[in-house]
Amino acid sequence: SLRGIFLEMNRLNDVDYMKLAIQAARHGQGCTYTNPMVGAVIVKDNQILATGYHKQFGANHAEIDTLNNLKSIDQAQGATMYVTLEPCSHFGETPPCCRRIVGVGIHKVVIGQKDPNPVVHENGIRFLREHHVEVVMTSLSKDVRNINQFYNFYFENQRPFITLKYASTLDGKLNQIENQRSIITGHEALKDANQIRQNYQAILIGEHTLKIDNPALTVRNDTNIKYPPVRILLVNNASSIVDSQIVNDKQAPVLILCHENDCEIKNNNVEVVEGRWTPERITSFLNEKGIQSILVEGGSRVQSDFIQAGLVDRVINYISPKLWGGQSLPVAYSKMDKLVELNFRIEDVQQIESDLKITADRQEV
Ligand code: AOF
Ligand code: ZN
Repeated sequence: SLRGIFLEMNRLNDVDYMKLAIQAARHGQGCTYTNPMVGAVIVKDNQILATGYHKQFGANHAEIDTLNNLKSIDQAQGATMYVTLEPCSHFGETPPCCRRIVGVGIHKVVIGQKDPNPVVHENGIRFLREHHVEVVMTSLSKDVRNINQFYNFYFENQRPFITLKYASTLDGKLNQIENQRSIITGHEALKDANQIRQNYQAILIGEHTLKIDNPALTVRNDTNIKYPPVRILLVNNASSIVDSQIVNDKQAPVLILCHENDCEIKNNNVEVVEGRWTPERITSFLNEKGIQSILVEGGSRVQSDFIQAGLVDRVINYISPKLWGGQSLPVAYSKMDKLVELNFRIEDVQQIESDLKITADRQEV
């Protein structure tokens, strides 16, 4: 009948349901570290019976949250679950989702992406299949992978994702007068730069920037972030910064990476580690701590060191339409002992008031 055809045309399909699961996943933004954001939808006879997501680290996984949102658990019998990430098969903070899925009689699971975490990777899928649950992968893999870009990168590359962020003038300058803080962009660009901090697990600055700018390196907004980024200070001697605001404000954890330390900082918010720190060593140290993303905010010397080490995956550059000329400090300035070229693809260009924001991702050539 016509009505039948009409109903058929309006039927949601696998892609639509997965899009709903993606939307659900994103509600966990900022609360799930170091876990990924995950969302799920349960469907039977083309009816959405429940949606759910991973709300925060240590809480129920998305699959369990969604099953709990069913009117009655009997509804799961013979239903299909759409979930953005391969259901887990291990005992972590919570018991394995796969067992529960099998136990309640879900007959088909549509998965957005495999879990790159080696404790789960493909084990979840194998467990489900072994227990006669049909498993299908979706075609939306790019959209799904985008939800947990840093999580995926971390497990696939065995190191955190590194973003270099800075504001500069049209002539690529960072400050106007040596050893003085200069205001580069307008208010809205500054606010935007502040907001992006919440997407990272760590923010790193060098000693010079710390002393000149004395920044708080906190995310100042109303959104409720459970895990503010660790503030990493790269300094020569820890004793020279014991009195800085950052070390004493208790707003977020602080990690001081120094060459020497002849003082004792009595603040359980602050960790001091001595070493001969290079970008490579910093990256592998943070990797072992389970940090999946780092925002490098400068200054010039730190930027240059990360560029020279090839450890830049994304650049976020705010450009203010002014020229400072002269001998003011340029972006990424240091003596280099070899030629390097890192190549990027521009992903986004946005005008914020009179400033420009350019986002570019590393491109292997
Ligand atoms: C899922 N659904 O919603 C999430 C998953 O310590 P646990 O028990 O919280 O397990 C954390 C690991 O489980 C995490 O590293 C990732 O591999 C997976 N996350 N899995 O089935 C979810 N958040
Ligand atoms: Zn799970």
